[in-house]
Amino acid sequence: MAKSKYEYVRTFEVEDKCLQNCWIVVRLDGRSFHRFTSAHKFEKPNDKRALELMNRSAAAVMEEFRDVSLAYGQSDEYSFILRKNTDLYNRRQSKIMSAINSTFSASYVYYWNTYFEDKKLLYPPSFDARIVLYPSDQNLRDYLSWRQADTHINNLYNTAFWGLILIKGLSNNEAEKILSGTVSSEKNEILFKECETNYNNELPIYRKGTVLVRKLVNLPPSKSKKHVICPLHVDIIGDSFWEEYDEILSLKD
Ligand code: DGT
Ligand code: MG
Ligand code: MG
Ligand code: MG
Ligand code: MG
Repeated sequence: MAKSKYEYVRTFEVEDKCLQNCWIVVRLDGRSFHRFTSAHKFEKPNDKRALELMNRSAAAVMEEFRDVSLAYGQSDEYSFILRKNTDLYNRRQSKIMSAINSTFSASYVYYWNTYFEDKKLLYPPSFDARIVLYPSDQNLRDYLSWRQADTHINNLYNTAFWGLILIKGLSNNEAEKILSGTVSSEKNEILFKECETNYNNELPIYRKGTVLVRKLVNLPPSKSKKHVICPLHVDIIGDSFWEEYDEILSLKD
């Protein structure tokens, strides 16, 4: 077929292929979720239903994109790790990032009522996205360790802050003053003494965030095996997770 005279506009498109042999990380983050969470009166400091909705939406991404081998989520963010040899969309950044983001965002709205039966969605939530490439396995593990350390730091602070307000009855300013300049052990102690809360008894989903992995499980009647997406709330900084799920870092399917 003859090309139209308009065809030349395609030459304006730029190549944005992800470098070969690199882990591709797509991180989404809720846009202005400070406003979204207060408009929808999410529980403080953690709303379990909201986290489960995030996890369900991330699982929808993994159902749709088989090359996502692991995902990690906390608060209003989710990171998706694509196999380093993935050929998804010929590794084009904008395609991968936009497809994952829209699958996630649409799922968040689609599943909203499953998790918030009694709450109306007041306006359309949206998410920003970025892609980061990591050339080594160590870089990838350090990336995920960074996100999980962030979960710990934020959650310990938020649990202490809201504990002082909701359990001890302090004002926001008073709580902020007490916590300013404190290290982790001091926050633990404040929680224990002032709020009778042992931080280690807080739910793992709050303390560790959520890792989604694919597990091969037996289906009893037919004895066939099937991959299912499982949420875990475990440490991913140490070696034991990576030893148990050694197929994630290997290049095998
Ligand atoms: P951004 O990301 O720059 O568009 O702005 P934000 O407002 O989304 O900021 P970000 O992502 O740094 O912080 C996440 C916000 O979401 C923060 O205000 C706390 C809130 N949030 C996340 N999870 C929960 C939750 O489970 N309960 C409540 N009450 N708030 C939450
Ligand atoms: Mg942000
Ligand atoms: Mg945000
Ligand atoms: Mg965030
Ligand atoms: Mg098309």
